[in-house]
Amino acid sequence: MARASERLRADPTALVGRPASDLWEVLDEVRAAFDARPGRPLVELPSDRPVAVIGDSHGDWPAVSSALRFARGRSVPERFVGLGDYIHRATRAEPDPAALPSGSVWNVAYLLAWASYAPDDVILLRGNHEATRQIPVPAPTLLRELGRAYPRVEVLPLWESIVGLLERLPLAARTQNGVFLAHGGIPDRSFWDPARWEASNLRLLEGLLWSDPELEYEDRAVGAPYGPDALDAFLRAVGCRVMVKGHAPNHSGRSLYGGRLLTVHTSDLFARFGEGGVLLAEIPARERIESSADLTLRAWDGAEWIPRAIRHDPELPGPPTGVPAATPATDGSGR
Ligand SMILES: [Mn+2]
Repeated sequence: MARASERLRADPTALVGRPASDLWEVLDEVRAAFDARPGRPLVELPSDRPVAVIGDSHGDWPAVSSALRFARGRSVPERFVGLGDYIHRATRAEPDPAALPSGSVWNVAYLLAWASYAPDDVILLRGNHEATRQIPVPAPTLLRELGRAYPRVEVLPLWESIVGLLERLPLAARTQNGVFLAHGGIPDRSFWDPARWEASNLRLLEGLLWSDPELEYEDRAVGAPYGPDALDAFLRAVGCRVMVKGHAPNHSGRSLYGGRLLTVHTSDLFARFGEGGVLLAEIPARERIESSADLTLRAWDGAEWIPRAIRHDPELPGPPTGVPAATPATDGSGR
């Protein structure tokens, strides 16, 4: 019989109804892989192949596994980046408990099994829900979800193992062609040189994992609002031109700040937020990405990932270079 991690990579439901020893087998393999190849806070991604990016999934393993299969099944297999928030609030129907009673467990185990097996192709960044021992989040459900799936005596040791592995994930990534990827926002100015990053620094975690754009800013008690000028300056400091992130559901599917900032969420939980839908963003393998108009946004209809236009707010000047935007062409055609 194939190993548990192998079965899990082929089928995100492979652990459902199985004893805790199967999950332990997966977690032990992931730990061994992480030990053999210690991570860095910032991942550098080559742009020889496209990159598929998912946002907050919160236990929605049907959406996540579908996105990963889509990315790896393309004619040119795409790298895959998760922007964090894989756990807590598992649902395909609010409120918890839901149709996915232990969705966070299956989602995070599936993703960790992939990230440790194909570390150059499947990259998981930390969200604020992967840093809850450093900065707590409201309503964490991972313990409860583990309790629904496993005997009580296993729950705390499994929780500690999973959370410990999540704390080893990188904080951000940047692509060779100029896209910065992180869960929430930009760090304090003292951290604009990634060479100075330390994965355990709380102020760094706060900036990257908790912050939000100042537009429609919701005070979460941690994190800080950032405007277009700060984002621009930060992106220039790190040699990028666009940031793709999750975290703020109201912005999902929207590009802000003149094409500099695209937000995506990949969960049924947030399908009614922002521009709507369960989304992924594709970064093409071109030499240089100038703005979010160069990216492809896709929405899952339950069977396929359908391309959709990105709402740019404010509208981008000039003819779009990617999917058609609502911006009138500058050639005087006067749509
Ligand atoms: Mn978040």
